[in-house]
Amino acid sequence: MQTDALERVRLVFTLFDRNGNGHLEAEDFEIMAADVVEAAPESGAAAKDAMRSAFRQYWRTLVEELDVDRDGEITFDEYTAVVLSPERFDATIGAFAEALATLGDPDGDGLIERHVFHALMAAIGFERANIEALFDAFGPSVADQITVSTWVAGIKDYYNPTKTDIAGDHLVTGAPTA
Ligand SMILES: [Ca+2]
Ligand SMILES: [Ca+2]
Ligand SMILES: [Ca+2]
Repeated sequence: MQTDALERVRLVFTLFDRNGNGHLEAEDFEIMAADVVEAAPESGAAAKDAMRSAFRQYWRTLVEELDVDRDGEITFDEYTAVVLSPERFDATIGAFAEALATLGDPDGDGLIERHVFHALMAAIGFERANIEALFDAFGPSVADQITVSTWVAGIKDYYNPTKTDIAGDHLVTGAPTA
């Protein structure tokens, strides 16, 4: 198992535990979906519905694949198995990535502005400086935009445990330690 991937997984678990009770459950994903949709005021109803659906599918897949003791909650130990057989999550992660990146492109031109990207990533809970570093790592255009497909690929890489030294590692490294 790659250390980079485990650190990425650990961060996602922490951010997804929205109600802070130490494990994941359906409520966490409802709260996260509401927070993310709220951060996309320019997006249309269809894109917002797709985002909510993607979060629900995400939860359903996790609970089907990882809830070993079938108590309807996922502990961190249960969650870490996500890196052992990532192929079981490809479709769900792909749908999630498409929904999130599409939410970041309200005018449908295939391009995402920095402030829109920042708003969505901050809503998920990533650190401000790390979000900026990630956007820069994606190689924005002179107009300071990235493409939807770049972001989709970046999200898939983030969840791929075989990937190291990827743009998404900016989200887990360099975080200010007070
Ligand atoms: Ca929780
Ligand atoms: Ca469980
Ligand atoms: Ca756009």
